[in-house]
Amino acid sequence: MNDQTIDTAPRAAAPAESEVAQLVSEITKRLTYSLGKDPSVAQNHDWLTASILALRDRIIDVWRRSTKESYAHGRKRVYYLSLEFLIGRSFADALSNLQMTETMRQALARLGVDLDAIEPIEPDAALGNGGLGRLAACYMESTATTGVPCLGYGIRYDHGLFKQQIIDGHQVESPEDWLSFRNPWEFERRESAYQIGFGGSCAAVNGSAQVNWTPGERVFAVAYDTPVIGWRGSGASTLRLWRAQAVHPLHLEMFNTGDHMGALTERYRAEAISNVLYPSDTSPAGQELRLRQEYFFTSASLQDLLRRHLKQFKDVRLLPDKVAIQLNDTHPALAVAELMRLLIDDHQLDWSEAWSITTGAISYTNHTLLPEALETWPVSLIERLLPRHMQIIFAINAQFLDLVRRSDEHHAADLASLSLIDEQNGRRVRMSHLAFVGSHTVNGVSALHTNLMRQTVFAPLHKIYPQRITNVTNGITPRRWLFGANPKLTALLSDVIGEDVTDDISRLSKALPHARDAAFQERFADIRRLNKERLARTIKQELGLTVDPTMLFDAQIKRIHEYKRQFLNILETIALYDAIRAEPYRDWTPRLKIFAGKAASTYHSAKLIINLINDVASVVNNDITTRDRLKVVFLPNYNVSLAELVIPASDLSEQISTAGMEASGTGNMKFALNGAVTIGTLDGANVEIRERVGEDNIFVFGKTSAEVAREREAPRATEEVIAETPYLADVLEAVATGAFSPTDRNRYAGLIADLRRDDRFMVLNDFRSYRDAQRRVSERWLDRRAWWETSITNTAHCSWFSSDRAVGEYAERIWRIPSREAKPA
Ligand code: 26Q
Repeated sequence: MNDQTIDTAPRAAAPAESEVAQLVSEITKRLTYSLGKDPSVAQNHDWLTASILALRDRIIDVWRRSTKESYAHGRKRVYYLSLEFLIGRSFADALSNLQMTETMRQALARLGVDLDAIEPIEPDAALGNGGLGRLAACYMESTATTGVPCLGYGIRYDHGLFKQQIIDGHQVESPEDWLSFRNPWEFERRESAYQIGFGGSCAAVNGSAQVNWTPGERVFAVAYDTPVIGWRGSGASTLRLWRAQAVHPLHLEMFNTGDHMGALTERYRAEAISNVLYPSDTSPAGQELRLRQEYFFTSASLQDLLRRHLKQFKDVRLLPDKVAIQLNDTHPALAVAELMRLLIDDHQLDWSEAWSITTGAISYTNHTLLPEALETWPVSLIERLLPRHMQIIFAINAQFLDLVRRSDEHHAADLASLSLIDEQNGRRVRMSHLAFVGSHTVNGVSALHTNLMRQTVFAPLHKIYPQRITNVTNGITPRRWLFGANPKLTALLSDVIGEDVTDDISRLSKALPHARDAAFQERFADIRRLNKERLARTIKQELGLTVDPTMLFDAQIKRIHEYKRQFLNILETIALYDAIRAEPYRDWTPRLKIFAGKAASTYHSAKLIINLINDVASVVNNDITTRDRLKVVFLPNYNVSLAELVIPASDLSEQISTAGMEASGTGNMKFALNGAVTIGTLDGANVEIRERVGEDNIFVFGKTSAEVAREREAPRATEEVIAETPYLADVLEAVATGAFSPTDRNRYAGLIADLRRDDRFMVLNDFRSYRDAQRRVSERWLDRRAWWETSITNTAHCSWFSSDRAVGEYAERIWRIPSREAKPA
């Protein structure tokens, strides 16, 4: 093992003595005076809080400077509206971005505290379900790094995404409680509170476009601010999350008459809004509370940004010049109607002026094309909850359809599909249409997804506004996903291609000439090995299973969903298991199959797939014939922190969604940047990964999105597909008849029967091609030189997927704002 590679973080010289001493004193002061604890009785948790508070002081200095600077220059500001921010832990990330990891380590050591022991105590801020939420978090960090003035708006949920336990192979959910030890990163801003109305009635104001809306119910939105620090402390963005509070938290009269519950009803009803994150991805849960959440945070955010704008620029008409409002999916799409309302009813603008300001300021990102995932709300519900907004939506629709009718007769036939109101399903508002019509720009999140937007769901709207749809392929922050998660690899790269790679990630391409260099390969492989040993320790701890770090680590970690096809992966795993048992003495590539991910609590098939993976794991892991060739693990409670552990330890990245269904994926980028080789379909950003790494350095299989569309149009009989696919019939039969569920032989009969009935997700159709691709992976693995060349080539070619590049594209083409960092990756 080469000792040079076993360094920790990318950094310059050892920390100065004076800085360490200074930090020791600040931490001690915080412990004593902010927490009221004596060092002699402080627990690890107290040390963590005190350390965060000491670090926070440094961040605040940068934060104030950034904010002042953007004010002083009257710069345009981005407001990123998102119901999800999936941040994970912040302590290690902030330390690393401020180059303070070593200073902190030494300061704590002097206080008798181990930095590595306190970091894992910090709870993940899990205010998101998956990709869309993590994307928002990466973009906050990149705006801070590249100097785009940005404020993210969301909800401060008391409870983030549920905790997952696996009990007897089943997913069991329990509430998450990240605030139980208070949150040292946030600042409550009681002075920034807004009233949010619901229900009530509307009255026209004579002789104007104005309407008087008298809500029947009001709640307060109270702001909580968290700074997000950029790389090398170059800047800071603000995350402003809203908490719901009752206007009258206690009805004293009721209380005094003995109605103790009634006295608190208003409070419970109000606070419910920011109580819990909706734990569903892609398939929307059409609950009234969800709509209340959406309006609550949208209205608070718009009131807040308008107030800030007017304070600085005095003139509401300047809004599109000074403000860019980005809608992260349709969850904040009510912003279109709410901004119109504020401009017309509160600021007395006429309709057309309000409309040009609204569409001049707003833009919308679409993250899914799955029809069942597109948000719609019943007209009757919006009418009841937001009567004024329903009027405005109708008026927008009338104006829009009028324009269509006048512009081109050919389009007249499409009116029903263009309308903001879906009349087919009991009158529902199509939120994607509202967001589209109310935006100046609409973007997809990968090249393929953007083209599919134009061709499918948004085709009619695209015909009317052919310039509106544009592509910005997603990105990930290399600070968290390479420097933070894989400090050893970062140190190696800095050593060989120069430290400045951390400031300009595009320089990663300088690693390319080393891809075939035996000595470099060895150092690269040594680091992977150490990361695998670290993961193996966690697997031992969590599951009591010993795994061999020389195996190929093959990982699929993401939400559990039929279109993501964990099912395909586990069925192929079973085929491999059978093949090894049939010929135990062949030179099999030893594999560890790693799964992790949460299923929406009401998603029955997804939960059954989790169950199947765990059942297969217990059979395979207890079979001595396959003992050192195959192991299967399902790691519970997938979250950002677990991803940071698994990704740098993985050799193979499973990105195997049904083509056309994964809008982009961002895990695919994180794995590739860390040198994992992708096995995947031509879906989402996989297509662009292939373009960059070259087709010899990625294992592509399966039907293309066009082929999937054709197959869905005229599906072949599944019996036919099964009959011509080697091994498939046996695998299905084994699962269906309980080979992996001996105590409950019928457990998977329904799952397999469904599959035989309808192969919507191409699990059967793609099985053969997937299996062949897996065989090619195994062959490549046996040629060690070839494997590491592929792996290093992936790292060298993936800097383009940096979120600095993505944010730069938004800034230039959508927000029209100069970013400090204009370097192309
Ligand atoms: C909507 C209404 C009610 C309740 C829940 C929802 C809801 C919540 C979350 C609907 C969708 C989501 C999340 C979608 C999501 O994460 N999409 C992913 O976005 C990533 C970032 O662009 C992409 O990389 C992924 O491909 C896409 O699946």
